[in-house]
Amino acid sequence: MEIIHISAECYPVAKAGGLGDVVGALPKYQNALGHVAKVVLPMYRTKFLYENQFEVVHKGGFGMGNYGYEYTVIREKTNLLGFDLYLVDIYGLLDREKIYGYDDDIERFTAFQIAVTDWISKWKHRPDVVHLHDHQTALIPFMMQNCFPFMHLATIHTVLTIHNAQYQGWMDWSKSNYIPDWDKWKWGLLEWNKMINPLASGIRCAAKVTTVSPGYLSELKYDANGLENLFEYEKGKCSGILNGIDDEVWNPSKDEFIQEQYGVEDANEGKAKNKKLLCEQFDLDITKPLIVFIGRLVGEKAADLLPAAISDSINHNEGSMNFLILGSGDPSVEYQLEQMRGAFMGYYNSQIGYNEKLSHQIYAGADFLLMPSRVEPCGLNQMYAMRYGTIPIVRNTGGLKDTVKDFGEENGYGICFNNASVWDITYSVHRAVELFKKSIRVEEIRKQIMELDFSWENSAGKYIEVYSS
Ligand code: NHF
Repeated sequence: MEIIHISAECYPVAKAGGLGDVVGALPKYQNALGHVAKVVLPMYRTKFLYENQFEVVHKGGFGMGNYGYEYTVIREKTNLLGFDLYLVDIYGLLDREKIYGYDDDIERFTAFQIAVTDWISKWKHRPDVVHLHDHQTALIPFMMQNCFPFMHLATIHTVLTIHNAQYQGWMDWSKSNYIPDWDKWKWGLLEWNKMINPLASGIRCAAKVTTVSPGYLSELKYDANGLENLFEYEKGKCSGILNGIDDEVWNPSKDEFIQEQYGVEDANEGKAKNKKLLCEQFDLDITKPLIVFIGRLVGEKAADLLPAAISDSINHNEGSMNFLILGSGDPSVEYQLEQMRGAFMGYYNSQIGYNEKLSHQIYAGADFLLMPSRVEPCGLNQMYAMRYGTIPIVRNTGGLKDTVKDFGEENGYGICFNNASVWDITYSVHRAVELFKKSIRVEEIRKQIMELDFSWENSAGKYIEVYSS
């Protein structure tokens, strides 16, 4: 089968979160299964672009609203990532360093979708499946079926994967003229709650919809940022497929980002050496359990609860644990997490920002990883942590619920709690501190979690089943 993944992110080309990791890995594993999977991405001005070799494969043009744009498609020449990578450049819109966060993101991603659809419409052959990821690409099924210039693509099957339904790409109806000459009788396929809603449109128009864990799919029926009824109505075409982790990138026995590589057999020594390095770097105490948080400092991840939960935990447990935070996001949370350094010196530290290499070192050196997320469609960090022998402390939601079982249950190995509240977090931290005192139990759990199978092989095959159906 020939599968074209279209996405706003793909690691290592451009990554803001888990979407990038998934799109950087899934196609590689689909190719390994004997299929031909390719990835199309906007041509942001990232390091990857300047450090690799590309060739121009197509040039075209399109109109959007009152303006005309030219676009260029380039292809990475060496198959460096294990799949064909195509980047689409649109002068004035996509030629920027960051992926998101500009005032004209609606224009940028609508233009990207028009350019990609226009390019595919010029191909002499048809791919078997066009696989879209999140709202930035979710208008494509509508365009393939209802825009007059592209209607000959209507028979190509489309799959939409939802990595996060909180963001839907809402557009005012005044921007409906951005979409190329479309059948106005079909306006209902674009509309949700008086706005153009690209994610809702993708859910209606794609042949199949997947979410990145089965648990998240069931939650969406009662909590989907306004789309609950739509998920209920379209449930027949939806399925949940758990993400995998890329073993070539996330493997402590060959990870070049970490100081000391280790496997299951020498995990205790390996982790101790990595912890020592971290503790020296961040002025923490190696004898205490090291509890870390890695991720975006936003409400969805419940990062706003971290300052109070950390202060309460340190104050009430007489500093019997250490905390380390790596992430960026909400400026007020960033500020509080920075300010706390002075107050809890020796017990707490933080690095505000995104740092891929440091994140690997933290997974390797930490004892526990905290994920109190309010919403977690799949969550990759808990799986990375387990691969590195770091015990997850998670809220029972979405993919976290599907992947972590409390150590109090039979064959359990993590620490789980129900509410995104300061109290639930501090209580779970207390459980972690108590668990840490039982070193034999910790070693058993460490071995157990490092051996859990979160590989992509399994999930990549499930996507092929969805395509075939
Ligand atoms: O794992 C990749 C990621 C998910 O839970 C994560 C999220 C965004 O919020 O599918 O996408």
